[in-house]
Amino acid sequence: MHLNIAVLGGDGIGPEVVAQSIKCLRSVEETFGHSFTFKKALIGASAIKKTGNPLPKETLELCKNSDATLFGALGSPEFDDNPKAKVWPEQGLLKLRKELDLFANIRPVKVFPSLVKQSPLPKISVQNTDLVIFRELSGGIYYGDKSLSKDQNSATDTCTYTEAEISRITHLAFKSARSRKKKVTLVDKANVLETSRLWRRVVRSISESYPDVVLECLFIDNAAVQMILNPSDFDVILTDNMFGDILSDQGSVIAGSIGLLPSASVGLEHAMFEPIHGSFPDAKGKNIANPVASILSMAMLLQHFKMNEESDAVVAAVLKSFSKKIVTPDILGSSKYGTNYVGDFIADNIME
Ligand code: GGG
Repeated sequence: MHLNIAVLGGDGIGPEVVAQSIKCLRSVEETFGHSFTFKKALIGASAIKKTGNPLPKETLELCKNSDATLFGALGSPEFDDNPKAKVWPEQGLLKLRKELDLFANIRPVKVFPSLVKQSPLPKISVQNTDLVIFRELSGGIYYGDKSLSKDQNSATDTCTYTEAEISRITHLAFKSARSRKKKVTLVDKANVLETSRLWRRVVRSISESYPDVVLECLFIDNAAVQMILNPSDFDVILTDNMFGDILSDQGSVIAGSIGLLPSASVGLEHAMFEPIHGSFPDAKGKNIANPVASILSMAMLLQHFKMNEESDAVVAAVLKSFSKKIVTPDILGSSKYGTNYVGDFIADNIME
C-alpha cells in the first residue's frame, strides 16, 4: 500500500516523538513491503514565529491532500497567560480539526500488564482496564462564540451542540462498543447544562437501534470518581469536547504515564493521529520524552487503513520494549534510555 502522510511535529517535544513514529513506519515499510511518503509542515507556536499564523495555508492544504496526518503536540509557555498575545498555538489545532471535520477523537486507555505497577492506583482496580473514550472534537465550548467585555471584567464562552453533531459520534461509539464489551457510558452534566440534556435525549434515542449495547449515563463529577475507583468497569465512554479532554488526561494516570496514551481523530474524509499529551516544553531537546504515545497513535493510523497485522507488529514491539525495560524515565525513574534509543528499539523489533 502507498500512503501520503502529512507530518506536523508542532512544538516542544512534538517533533522528537513524531520522529520515532516515522522511524517505525520506515521499519513497517521495509518489513511489510509498503511505501510511505512523508511531507512536513508547520503548526502552532513554531508556525506563528515563522509566519504569524498558527495554521499556515500550506499546512492546511497539505493535510487536506494527504491520506493521513501524523501530529505531535503544540503549545508554548510564551503564549500561555500572555494578555498581549493576539494569536495562540492552540488556535492552529482547533482550526485544523474543524477544517478537516475531525469530529471524533478516539482515545484508548489500556493498562499494559507489564506496567501495572506503574499506576499509582491499587493493582486490583487497574489491572483489567481497557476502555476507550469517544471525545466529540469539532463542537461544544471549544468552538462557541467567545467574548471579553470592553472593561475586561467579564468574559463569555458559549457551548452549543446540534443533534447532528451528537448523532454522528454516538453512532461511532455504539458501533465500537458492539465489537468490545457492549457498554456505552455517556458522560455529561445533565443536571445543570442544557447541552447535556440534549446529549441524553439524542443518545438514548439512538441507543434503541443498538439493543445489544447497554447504555448508562453518568454526571462528569461521578464519572471522574468512578474512573479512578473502578476503571475496569468502563468500556466505551462517550462525551463532549471539554469533558473528553479532561477525562482522558485522568485516564493517563490509570495507565501510568501521559506519555503512553495515543489517539485517532477521524471524520468522514480525513484522519489525524496524535498523542494525547501536550508539548512538554521543559523536556524539549533533552531526549527524555516518551515516544510510545506517538508510536501507538501511528499504530492506530495503520489500523485505520486496515493494516491490522502491521499495527499488531508495532504494538508487539512496544510491549517487548516494556518487558525488556527499554523505557523512558517517566516509566522507570532510574532508566538510562532516552527517546531516540526507545524509538530505535521499537523500530528494530517490528517483525512480521
Ligand atoms: N497532542 C495534543 C496536543 O498537543 N494538545 C494541545 C492542546 O492544547 N490541545 C487542545 C485540546 O485538544 O484540548
